[in-house]
This record gives sequence, C-alpha cells and structure tokens, in this order.
Amino acid sequence: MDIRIVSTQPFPDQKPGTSGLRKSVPIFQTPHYLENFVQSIFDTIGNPAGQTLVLGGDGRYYNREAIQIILKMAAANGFARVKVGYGGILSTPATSCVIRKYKTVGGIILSASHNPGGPTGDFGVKFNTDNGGPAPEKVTEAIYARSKEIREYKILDAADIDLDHLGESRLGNTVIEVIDSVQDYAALLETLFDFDRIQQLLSRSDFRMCFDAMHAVTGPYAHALLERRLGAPAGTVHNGTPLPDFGGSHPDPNLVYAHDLVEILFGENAPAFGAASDGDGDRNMILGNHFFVTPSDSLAILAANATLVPGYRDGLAGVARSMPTSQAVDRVAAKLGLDCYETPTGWKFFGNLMDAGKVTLCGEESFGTGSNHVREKDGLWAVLFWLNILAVRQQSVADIVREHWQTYGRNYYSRHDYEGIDSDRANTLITNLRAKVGHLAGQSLGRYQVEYADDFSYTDPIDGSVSTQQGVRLGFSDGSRMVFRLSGTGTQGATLRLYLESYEPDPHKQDRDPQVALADLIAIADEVAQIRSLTGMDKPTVIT
Ligand code: G16
Repeated sequence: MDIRIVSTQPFPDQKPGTSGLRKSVPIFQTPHYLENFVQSIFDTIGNPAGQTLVLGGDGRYYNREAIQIILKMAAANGFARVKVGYGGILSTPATSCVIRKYKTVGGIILSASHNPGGPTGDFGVKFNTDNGGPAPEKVTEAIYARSKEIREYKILDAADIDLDHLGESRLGNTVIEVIDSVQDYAALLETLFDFDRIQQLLSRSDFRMCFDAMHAVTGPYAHALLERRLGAPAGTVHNGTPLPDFGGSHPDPNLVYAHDLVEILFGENAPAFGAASDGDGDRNMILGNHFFVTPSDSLAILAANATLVPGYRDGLAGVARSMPTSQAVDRVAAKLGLDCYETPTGWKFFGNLMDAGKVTLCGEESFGTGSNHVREKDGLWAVLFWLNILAVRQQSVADIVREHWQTYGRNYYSRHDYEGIDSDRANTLITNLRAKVGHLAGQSLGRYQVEYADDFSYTDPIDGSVSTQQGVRLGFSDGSRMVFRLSGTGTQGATLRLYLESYEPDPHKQDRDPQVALADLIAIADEVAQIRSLTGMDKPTVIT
C-alpha cells in the first residue's frame, strides 16, 4: 500500500459555521485546503480502524474530485469501509439515514446547501456523527482546534474509484462500496407515510402537483419516490437532473429563488400543490394553489396533524423550533399538552433532544422541517407529510392553513435578509444592539411595550453545554417579537437577518399581507438597530 504522508501548514479559517465549513470552490481547491480539514475530522474521530464512513455530496462543482481525495485519505487513515453514494450523490437526509441504518462512525457530506455552485460558487464539508446528525459544537470545536495545529495528512497513491457502478472495490485495505443513493432512504420514508393513500391522491384527475428539484440533489430521489413509486405523472418533477452549477441558479427553495415554481403555483390553471427542495435536499418550500405556507406555519400544521400520518399515529413526544422560528408551533404544543423546546439556529441543536426521546418533530424558519426518523431536516419527508395530510383531509392547502389559523391564531411572520454587507459594519450593528438591550425592558417603542430584551443563550437540557450570543431578541407585551442575528452560512461579507413576528387571534384579521401586518415592527427594528444607516442599504435583499 502506497500511503503518502504529506507535510502541510494550518489554515487559520477552518472554523465550521452554522452547518459545516463553507468556502468558495477556489478556496477549497487551494493545495492542502480540503485535505487539512478532512484530516482534522479524521483525527477528531480517533481510531478509524474497523470503522465505516459514509460519503456523498449534492453533486455541485468539485464534488467528484473531492470524493476521490477523501476516499484515498480514508483508506490511508485505515477505515475498514466507505459507503459512497452512486455518482458521488447522497442528499443530506439520505446520508443521515445510511449512517443510522448501518451504525457507521459518521459521514461526510459535501455541500454548501442552498449556496450557489460552479467554478466560482461555493463548496462545503459537513461532518455528521454516529447518531446521523450534524456534529455538535463540541465536535466542530475539536475539529477546528485540530485544523489550527495540523502538520501532515495521509493519502493513498491509487487510481480513482469508478463512482458510476454499484458494488464493492478496494483502495488498499479499505472496501469502497458504491451504494444506491436512494434505496435506503426511500425504504425508510415508506415506513412513515401512507403510500397507498398518497398514490390515490396523485392519481386523481383534479389533483396535480409539481416538485422543483432546482437541478440539485433531490432530483433522483423525487423521480424515484413521486413518479416511479407513487405514480405521479412523468414531468411532475422539474429540474430533476443534478447539475454541477445547479443550472446557474440559486438552489434555495424560497419565494425569490424558486420563482419558476412560484409562477406556476400563482399562475393560471395552477396545480393544487407545489414544493421545492434545496442543494442538498434538506430544505423544503410548500405552496398551494395561489398560496405560500411559511416554514414556521408548516411546522405547526405538521405537528397539529401528525396523528393522521401512520408514522406519527401514536402522537408526538414533543416538538422543537429554533429561536427565530415563529411561535406558531408553541400554540399547537400548548393545546396538545406537548413539551416545546427553543434552540439556537442550527439543526445540530436538535440532535440531543431527539436522541433523548424528548422531541419527535423539529423545524426552523429557514425552510427546514424534520423528525426523529433521521437527524437532519428533510425536504422530501416534508413533501410526503403534506401529501399524506392532503390525502386524508381532502382539502386544499389554503383551507388547511386558514382553518389552522382560526383554531390557533395566526403568527404573522417575515424574515428580512441584508446580504453581502461589510463584516465590520455588521459586527458594529450587533455590538451596538448588545450594548442597548440591557436597558430596553420596560420601555415603549411606538405602541409596543418591551417585555424582555436579551442576547439569546441556550443551555442544552441533555448535556448542559451552553451556547451564548445566539441572536439579539426583543419581546413585546402582546407576544410580538423581533430578532437580529448574523448568518453563519454565508461566504461573502456578512448577512444580517431580521426576524419579525406578531400574533393575530382574530380570524377576521388573518388575511393581511405580512409586510403590512408587520410594518410598525419593521420601522421599529430599523430605528433600534440603525439598519439602513449602518448597512448603507435602504431595503433588504431577500424577504421571505
Ligand atoms: C443551515 C442550518 C440551519 C440554519 C440555516 C441558516 O441550513 O442547518 O439550521 O437555520 O443554515 O443558518 P444561518 O441563518 O446561520 O445562515 P442549511 O440548509 O444551509 O444546511
């Protein structure tokens, strides 16, 4: 076996963000950059001998090259087996499923999620631990610490593996198994949902749906599940071939970037149901005929209707949402007598709660919903969940959401993103806010009375770990809120996220445009944080 020990120097910037290490492709192509980070992961795992690693990515530019490098490094580091997705493809939820099913030591997912791809686009490396979930902070901190002292990495000199044939081959003593990317995941979803009923729904002449895979990883999964297994007509899945540059678009399923789908669902003769997923298949957007379901409402509605779905028939252990996500699900939890947990942004914070059996469903405002079937958010799972509810309730998406608001009240919600702002200015804005919040409680801002103002801090109820400075939040006496935080997933400058929420119990006032319903709060947020003057931008770049 030809193992090469390569001398290297640490890179100072390999601190994982909200979801793994994300940088531009040229940075990842810098000699030793990818290798240093991967070796830091392997060194943190400890003894790889006898262990199995799962490996795959979302098909973005540099995916195949990176996979060949990581396979050779895994072999040189002594892993017994690597399960790698066919063609290098594995969605994030499918990776989580495979890690759990085969009880592997963990997995590496190559993705920068919803960030654009291509030669100058973004690339990313995420490490998931043996529970199938994103590495918790103590692990990512250990990987980062290792990356700052690394002096060498190991790699095997060998020919590339053929990723386009299923089956086993060897790299040194390591078995490389090219696995079907879809099979294990599809089998898992089939245990959760009533496929017969969904099949009947999809065969109805008055029910049409449309799924936009955005030229990203969910294409093969959606073709297999929706069209081949559940019988939706061919053509239901749009943009179903993963492309290295996602067809030049931004694989982010929201009203701005999934505009083709939005036009179809808001156009003439629109289908009854529309959905999209992101680069690596963990996010989802749900649309009805001329209707958008906010991710926060979607989580609440899935929780309220969970017992209609076979996998959740016996009820939920509890629910969780990230702090900036609207409190719609809290109202469902209160009514159903469920515990409801509030965590910082980042799916990694849900893992302990799920492992401890405290929650079944989780969700985030950033178009992520999921359950304890895996330890990642799961785009197609959310689509099938909605289809199962539609099949049982035989109502439109809009009617289901409106009925939900009538029962629980509506949490008007919106997120305003200011992207690509100068990092120093963004940090100044947050620092100023932190200095201010201590004095705001009890004050009036416009017609609102500030009930609490703080920088969110979270103590994990399972392992006691503490995460501080997770977002500045102002809560008002009528239940309204605003939250300010900087994104941990961007790669250029800084992105300020402003999250706004107000509660409307009166069914006669629930059909307003959220931007109008939230207008006073939007003005107050600008005044409190001096957003326009500090960012130099007079409006957000993306509103969801
Ligand atoms: C990641 C995380 C999510 C988070 C989102 C946005 O999603 O997994 O938990 O909500 O980023 O994070 P930020 O506001 O820090 O940019 P994904 O789909 O990018 O992996």
